[in-house]
Amino acid sequence: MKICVIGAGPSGLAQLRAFQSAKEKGEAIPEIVCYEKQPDWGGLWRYDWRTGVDEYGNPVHGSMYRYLWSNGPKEGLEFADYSFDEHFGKPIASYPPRAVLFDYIEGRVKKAGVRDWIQFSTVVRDVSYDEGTGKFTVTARNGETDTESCEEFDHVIVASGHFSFPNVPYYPGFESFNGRILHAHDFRDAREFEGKDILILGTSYSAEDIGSQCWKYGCASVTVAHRTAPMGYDWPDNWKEVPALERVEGKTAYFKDGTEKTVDAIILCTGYKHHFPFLPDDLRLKTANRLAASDLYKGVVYVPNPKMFYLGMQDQWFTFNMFDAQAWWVRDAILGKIALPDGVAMEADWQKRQADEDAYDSDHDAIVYQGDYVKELIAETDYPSFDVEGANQAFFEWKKHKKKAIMSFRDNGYVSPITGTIAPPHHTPWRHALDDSLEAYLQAPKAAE
Ligand code: FAD
Ligand code: NA7
Repeated sequence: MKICVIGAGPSGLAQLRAFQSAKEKGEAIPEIVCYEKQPDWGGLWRYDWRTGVDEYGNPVHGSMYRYLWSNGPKEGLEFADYSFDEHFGKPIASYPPRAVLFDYIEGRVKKAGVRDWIQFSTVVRDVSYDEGTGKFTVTARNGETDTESCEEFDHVIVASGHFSFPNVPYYPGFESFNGRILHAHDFRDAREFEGKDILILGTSYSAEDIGSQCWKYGCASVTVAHRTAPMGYDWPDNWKEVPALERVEGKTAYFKDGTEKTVDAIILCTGYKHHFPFLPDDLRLKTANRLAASDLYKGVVYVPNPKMFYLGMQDQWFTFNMFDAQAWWVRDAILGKIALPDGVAMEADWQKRQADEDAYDSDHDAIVYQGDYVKELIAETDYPSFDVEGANQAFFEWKKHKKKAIMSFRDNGYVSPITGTIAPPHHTPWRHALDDSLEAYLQAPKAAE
C-alpha cells in the first residue's frame, strides 16, 4: 500500500508522526510519500518573508508575520506525546512567538526521524482517481529540478491548510485609493505602518492581532470597520471601532454611519478560502470555515470518495493536538483497525455534527464542542489520552483575560494539560517585548535589582 500526504505543516507532520509511532511499536506501515511545496517543514509556522509568488511561480503559502505570538494559550495546542517541558527542558510562558512554536513542532518530527518521507520544494499540481484500478494518480512538480512526477497511491491525505488563499472583498473606490491596500495574507511587518493611520476590515483573529501588532510597533491610529458586530474589547485610546465601510475616495474612508476617516493603508483581515487548485471537482472539499466541515465523516474522511482524507480543515480552537487526534484516526482507518460505515451513515454523521454546531451560540460551547470532538477521536486510537477538559479550561481563561485587558492577555499563564506544569510569566510583558526571536524568548529573566 502507498499513501500520499499533501503538505508538511502541523497536520501533515502529525500524519507522518502517527505512522512512525505505529512503526516504532513494531507494526507494518505502508510506504508514505509527503509532498511539500516549501523548502522546509512547519507549514504556516515556517516564516516566509515573501509575498506573491515563490521562486518557482507558486503562490506563497505563508500568511504569518514577524512578531506574531501565539494568539491562544499554548496549553490548548500541546502535543500529548511531546510536551513543551520535554522540548524546552524547562517550563515556558503561555503565548510563545512563532519561532518558538516552530522549534517545538520541529523538535517532535526531528525526534521521530520522518524527514526522509518528505519531498520538499515539490508542489502537487493534480490528483485524479481511477474507478477501475481504485488508485489515485498524483502529479507533482519539483521546483529545484524543474521536473514533474506522476505516482500512483492507494490513499491521498490532504493536509494543505486553509489559511493561505485570501478572501478579498471589493469596496467602491479601492482602485483609486491613494495608499496601500493589502490582505492579511500579505502582511509581514508591523513596522511598515509606524506613524501611519490604518483601517482594518474584519473583526476576527487577524483583525485583532494585526491591529495589535501595528499598535505595539507605533502606528498612529487603528480604525476597525465591522460588517456584523464590533469586537468590543477595551481598546487603547488611538483605536476605534466603526460600522461597515461603504466606499473610499482618495485617502478617505466613508462608513455606514456617515462618519469618515483619512487613512494611509487598508488591511483586509477578511479571512481565507478553502482552496485546492490541485484537485478536480469530484475530489475537492467545498466547505465553509466552520467547526464541522461539510462532507467529512468524523471530520476527516471525504464522504464522496472515502479513500481520500482531509486533515485540519475545520475552523480551529484546538490545533496541533486536534490534528494529531485526526492523524492517528486516519492512520488506523487506513490500517484497517477502524472500519468505515456505509455512505449513508457517513453522510448523516457530518450533517449531525453541523446541526449540533448550529445549536450552539457561545464561544464557550464551541470550545467544549471541539474538545469533545478531540476526545471522541483519541478514544478510538492509541494517541495518548490527555486532559482535554484542562485544555478547555485554558481556553476559557484566555477568553476572560482578553476581555479584561486585550493588550496584556499574553502576560498570563495556564496549566499544561499534559504535564500539569504551571506556565511562568514571560520575562517581559508582551507590549514591551519587541524582539520575537527564540533566543530572546528563552533568555533567563533578569535578576531583580
Ligand atoms: P498549514 O500550516 O497551512 O500547512 C500546510 C502545508 O501544506 C504548507 O507547508 C504548504 O506549503 C503545504 N502545501 C499547500 N499546498 C500544497 C501543494 N499543492 N503541494 C504541496 N504542499 C502544499 N494556530 C494556533 O494554534 N495558534 C496560533 O497562534 C495561530 N496563529 C495563526 C496566525 C495566522 C496568521 C494564521 C494564518 C493561522 C494561525 N493559526 C494558529 C492556525 C494555523 O492554521 C495552524 O496552527 C496550523 O498551521 C495549521 O496546520 P496545517 O498543517 O493544517 O496547515
Ligand atoms: P476569519 O476568522 O475567517 O474572519 C474573517 C473576518 O472577515 C470576519 O470578521 C468577517 O466578518 C470578515 N469579513 C469577511 N468578508 C468581509 C467583507 N466582505 N467585508 C468586511 N468584513 C468581512 O479570518 P481570520 O483571518 O481573522 O482568522 C483566520 C485564521 O488566521 C485564524 O485561525 C487565526 O488564528 C489566524 P463577519 O463576522 O463575517 O461579518
